[in-house]
Amino acid sequence: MSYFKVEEIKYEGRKSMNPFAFKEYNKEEVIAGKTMAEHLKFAMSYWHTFDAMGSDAFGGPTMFREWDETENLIERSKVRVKAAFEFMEKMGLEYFCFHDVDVLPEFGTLSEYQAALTDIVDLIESEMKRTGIKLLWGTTNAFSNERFAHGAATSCNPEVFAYTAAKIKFAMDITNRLGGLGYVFWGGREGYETLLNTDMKRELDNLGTMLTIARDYKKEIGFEGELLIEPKPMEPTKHQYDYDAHTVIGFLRGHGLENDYKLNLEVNHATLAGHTMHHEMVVARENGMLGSLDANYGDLMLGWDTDQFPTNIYDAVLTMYEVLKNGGIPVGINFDAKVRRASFEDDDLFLSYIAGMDTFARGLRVAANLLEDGVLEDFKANRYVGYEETDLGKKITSKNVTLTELNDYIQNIDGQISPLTSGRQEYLESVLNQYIYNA
Ligand code: XUL
Ligand code: CO
Repeated sequence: MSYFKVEEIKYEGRKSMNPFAFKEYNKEEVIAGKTMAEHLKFAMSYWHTFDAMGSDAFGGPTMFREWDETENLIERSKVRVKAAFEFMEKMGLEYFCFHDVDVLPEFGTLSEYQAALTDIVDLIESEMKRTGIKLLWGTTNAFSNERFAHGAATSCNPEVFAYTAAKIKFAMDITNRLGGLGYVFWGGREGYETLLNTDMKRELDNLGTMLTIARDYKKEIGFEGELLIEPKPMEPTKHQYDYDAHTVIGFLRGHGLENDYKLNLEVNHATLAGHTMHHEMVVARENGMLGSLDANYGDLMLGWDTDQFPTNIYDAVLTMYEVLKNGGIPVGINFDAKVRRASFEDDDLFLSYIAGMDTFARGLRVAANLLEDGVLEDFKANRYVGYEETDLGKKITSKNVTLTELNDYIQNIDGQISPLTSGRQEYLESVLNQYIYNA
């Protein structure tokens, strides 16, 4: 039984005009010592690819898939699993990511639901064995159901806190069973709408408690994947507690969890926080907390999470540059991206993943060249050379200095500091362009 007419997507190189071929992503090609597939570890997001059917706040679904026609919920979920694995095989996607509810919507009592979900997970496991496709990360959806109206771990109701813990436990068990490389915490409703009714300190303390007991459970069951927190500044709540990379890192340190969690950074979340993805990447890498990526793109003229497929080459280059500087991405690159509402044909699923994968592949090539030639690294080293080579700079760098000493230094030269040199931003931007054209 086949669900898609499209054949396996192959690499045909830059001259190809075949829309159903990769122009850049050549998975066996070795770049900087590893194959493209090893560098990129691309994953399919189950929810955007097989559950999002084009609905938005103003209208219902626009996408009607043949495999969804069966009315029975369990049967439909099973057929979706089969279609999803055929899609990943044809796309050459070696990983996928899912929330519990993506593969089976909630129904009935908790025990009925969990028993039925276990059956679906059995099927996923057998498809994984058949195809060799792996789980990048798992997670639970603790934001859609009405019980999470006041939040999940940050709810004012302790039974909701407990329900969240039960969902995390079950989802972490599934992720562990399927050998996931990570487990993600995205705080969908962990935030507030108004401080008039919110005890922020209590909510943040409770969030810290949840992340602590989840860390303990990971150790208890011997789950070897990374625990990941995905920052986002807003949406669905007005203010999300996991605002951005720096906020999350500070929060983790405040709860003694900095060695237990890493970050899952998403491009559209970075821009909603008023940052570039490059900024978030640098913050995570320099703090030793770069864990995984949710690749997408947000329309910069809109103030919400549009989750478009990433086709912005600048983002891809600078993201991959930081990945290479990090020595690789510990978990992988998940396309947390969906086709537009009007791109409703089955073929659009293939075309969108090709666009995203090719953009990242080109980004990897450019980044590897930039790093190998050391253009940016040399420029930066030279820019800060005073901190490495002068007695004054060395003292500051080693923190072996006082305000009085620095005052004496400046008084001695009567404020006559050496001339500043240019930051050469425009030159560096044109060098970056040149690497993009030439890669
Ligand atoms: C929402 C979002 C989520 C997480 C997983 O903005 O990015 O899909 O990636 O819960
Ligand atoms: Co995401």
